[in-house]
Amino acid sequence: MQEVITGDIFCLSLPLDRPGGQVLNDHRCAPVFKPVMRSGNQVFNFPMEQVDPRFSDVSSDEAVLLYSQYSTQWDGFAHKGSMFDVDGSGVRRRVHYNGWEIVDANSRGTQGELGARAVSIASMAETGVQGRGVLVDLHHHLGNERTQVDLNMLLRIMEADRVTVSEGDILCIHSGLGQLIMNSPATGPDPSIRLACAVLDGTDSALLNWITETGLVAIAADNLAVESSSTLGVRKNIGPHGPVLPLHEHCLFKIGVHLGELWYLTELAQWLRTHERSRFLLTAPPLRLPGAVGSPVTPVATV
Ligand code: UVW
Repeated sequence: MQEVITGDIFCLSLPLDRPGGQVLNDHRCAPVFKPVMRSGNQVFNFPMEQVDPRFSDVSSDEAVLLYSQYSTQWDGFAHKGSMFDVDGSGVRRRVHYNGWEIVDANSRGTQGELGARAVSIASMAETGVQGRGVLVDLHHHLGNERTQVDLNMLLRIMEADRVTVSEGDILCIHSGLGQLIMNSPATGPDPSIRLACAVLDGTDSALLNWITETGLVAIAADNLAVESSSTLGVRKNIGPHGPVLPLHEHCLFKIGVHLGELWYLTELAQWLRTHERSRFLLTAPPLRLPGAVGSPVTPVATV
């Protein structure tokens, strides 16, 4: 609350009708609206006098097919787990944060049920998700070029902008990609945005250790996956088996740090730079949707 000085508010969500999500990840489709039906009628601009001539209301109601990670989102702990030999028996099982399994291997309905609940996005919603956001403006220093940002580079940029983080902070990484999505034509962005703007280098073990040691509770970025989603082939020090997304494994599976993706941070970043600030109050609860592995979110920054 001490970070609120002027009371100005920024919406940190991309509009959900903005094409972009599918260009960046073609498994996720744009939202589809369906009207609710009432006695064979679509409840859209529906004169209630058709139900009873005494009623004067006009009513609309809808269902939405919304991919939970199409646009501005939180990743829950069930989003990425790992094949892991939990008991040293040599058998690798599908486990998630804190060793939870979200489907029962033996169909006894024990850990699977509890696990799906424990690591569901609803658990995150139940904490309220409000705290201090700290913005690092990579775009100001690196522009729209794809740059893999390792710990050294991140710390240099933070030092240049006098940004510090403390335990419990939510780190917000401004890469500029959200603005490229905002600027794109109605037909959707050019596919080249897949390789635009900065990403954190999830293969840098020093960066992963720093995330653990700082005690950050979440990292959100205005790019697709916080880290590079095309690191296959350039990864180092992983051996014959390893995660496609090492920063995801570290944060979601090992240490319990949520990841926010495809946020819209540009207006906030510009305001903070003008006012020589980097901190703000961030309010960003996901949907309290038990069983979901991720959630759309409309984060709000209050400065
Ligand atoms: C990618 O889409 C690569 O990342 P995530 O599944 O975390 O959104």
